[in-house]
Amino acid sequence: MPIKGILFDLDGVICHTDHYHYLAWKKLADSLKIPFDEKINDRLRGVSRMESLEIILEQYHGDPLSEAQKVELATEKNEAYREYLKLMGPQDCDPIVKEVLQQLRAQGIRLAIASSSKNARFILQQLGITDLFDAIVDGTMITKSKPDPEVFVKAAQALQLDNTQCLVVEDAIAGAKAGEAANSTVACVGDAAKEGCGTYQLQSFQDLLQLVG
Ligand code: B16
Ligand code: MG
Repeated sequence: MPIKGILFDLDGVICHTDHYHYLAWKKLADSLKIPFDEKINDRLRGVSRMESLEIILEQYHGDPLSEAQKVELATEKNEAYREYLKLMGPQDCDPIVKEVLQQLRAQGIRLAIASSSKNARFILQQLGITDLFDAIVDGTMITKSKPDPEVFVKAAQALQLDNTQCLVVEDAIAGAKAGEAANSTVACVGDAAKEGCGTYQLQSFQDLLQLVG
């Protein structure tokens, strides 16, 4: 079936906010004396904020934390993360990514963001690329995070397409599983590509043009 729409993950695919997530979680983990490194950080890709916190707390051996304390910790992390986001601007959008998105649109392919992040709209605004997408489904619009297919089902619906007509582009193992569970074809970059996830493993973002063209 020809691809009529592309459902893009945001963090790790369209932009590299994954490093800012790492720095913000690292700050929190250090303050709680919890070991945290890039390997643990990879498990947080595509996973919601509260679920990410639970993964980090696997290594926490202090006094038990109440739900309210956990929410406070997640808020603290988000505030540190947003300080990094505030420094971002159009210069942080890779010109190749922008060019590929424009070319795909010119070919009549409909484009959506399908992100677990509640900060997705703010990030797109900072990068100045909101208008390149026909639909945005973010962490504020879903009840189950990846690997549940919800975000990709909603994004396809927003494009008025069936998931079988859409290609999902993901960097996270959880995200690749979610795309497959939604019955979309999945192309992976970064971490998920290294793990051999999805139908296609892309060497570069430009590979999308060949895949879809
Ligand atoms: P927030 P994506 C995901 O974005 C990130 O990969 C993941 O690390 C993060 O925990 C999640 O968003 C929630 O983000 O705290 O901003 O709501 O990859 O699905 O675009
Ligand atoms: Mg991602």
